Amino acid sequence: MSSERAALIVARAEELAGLSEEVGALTRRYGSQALLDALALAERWMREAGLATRRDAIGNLIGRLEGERPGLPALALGSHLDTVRDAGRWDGPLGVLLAIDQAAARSGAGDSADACPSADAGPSADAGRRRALPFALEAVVFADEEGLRFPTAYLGSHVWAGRWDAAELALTDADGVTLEAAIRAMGGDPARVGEGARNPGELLGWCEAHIEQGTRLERAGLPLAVVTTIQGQSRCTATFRGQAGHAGTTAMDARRDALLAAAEWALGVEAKGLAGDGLVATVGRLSVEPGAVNVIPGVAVASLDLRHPDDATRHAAVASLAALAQAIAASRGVTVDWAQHTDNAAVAFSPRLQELLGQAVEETTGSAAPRLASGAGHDAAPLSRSTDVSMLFVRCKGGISHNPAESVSGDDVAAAVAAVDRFVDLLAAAERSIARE
Ligand code: HGY
Ligand code: MN
Ligand code: MN
Repeated sequence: MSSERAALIVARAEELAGLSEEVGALTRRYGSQALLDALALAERWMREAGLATRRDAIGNLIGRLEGERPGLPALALGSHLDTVRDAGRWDGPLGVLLAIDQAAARSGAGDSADACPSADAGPSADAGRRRALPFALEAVVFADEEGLRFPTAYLGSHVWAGRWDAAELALTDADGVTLEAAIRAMGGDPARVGEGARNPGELLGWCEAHIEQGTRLERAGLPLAVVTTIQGQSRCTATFRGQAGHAGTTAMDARRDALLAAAEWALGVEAKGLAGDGLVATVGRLSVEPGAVNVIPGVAVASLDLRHPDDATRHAAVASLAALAQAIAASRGVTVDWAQHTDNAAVAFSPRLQELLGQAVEETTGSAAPRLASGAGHDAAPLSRSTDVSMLFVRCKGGISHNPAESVSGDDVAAAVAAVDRFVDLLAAAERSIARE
């Protein structure tokens, strides 16, 4: 029953939540022992589900179940196990655990009572009989989606999408540790990361279940929704440099205070966001040097995360905020260095997969399947450059996410289990009918 499978998913999410690099908070950065432990646990569950597992050179974990003959293109299901700082337990793990559940149900390792009779075997299909699918199934854990440690988002999935650039090896974290060193800590091979790119013919498509991280489903009283797009996202850094000085002996009108320049710019970022239709702009991190209470800040480094459904609007907003940083720096006698780290275009999801996913949700829940745009970024964004992508949103309590209060009901997890079962059945039936043509 879906509810039994959902109970196992909830228990496993609890187990994963205990793997953190911080005491009292859930934090799993790329290259941390906590993430390695979470990947090892997921790999064990994949093997118990009957999957052949492998790691690629950046540290992505892939479990594969062959279809009716070896080497068929794969439907990839999954998400990520890295987290933001002081995270919740469902952002990422929900998609990973549903993927492993689906593979177990298909391979027979799951021994589930309703183990997915294939669509054209008809409703009388013997629950214990499992007809091999006309495609392979891959359960995937991308090595780093959040970009908490290095200034990149979607590290693992952008390799799959063939967007790896070896220059990224020189990226450094806040402690000056290079991405190259972190790849080695993950057990990866910096020289072979590019080999992780998936040829377009290898993948039939991507389907990720993820908490909505918003309140639209909760307000509608519905458990599941189909995602239509992900808004575009830019990540930048503004580094303001003034002059450190004595807090007690430097007159107020003789200062070149880097922090105040950054603070004035941060308020400008807020004003831009408030004025822009559908624009969201966030200064999430501000570091100050030397960081002593009796020293005028010499350096202030401010991050920018800016998003909008329309790419031209987003690019114009980034350019305007870069210009604002320059103008504020000039007015305060400081300098500013501007760096753009990522530019991820708005994503169009596969109409075909959206339709099958919507049909699966409606058939299994008996309710409508709303179509929602995603404000949050997901691995589907880079993947959309090389395969059809789809996402299933699952209701989460109060829409809270990137917060330890993240919460999903067991009933909604069960609804997602049943919807993914049906989606895979419908996709199999569609693929078989194409093969018969
Ligand atoms: O930032 C995001 O939208 C996602 O959580 N990585
Ligand atoms: Mn996520
Ligand atoms: Mn997230």
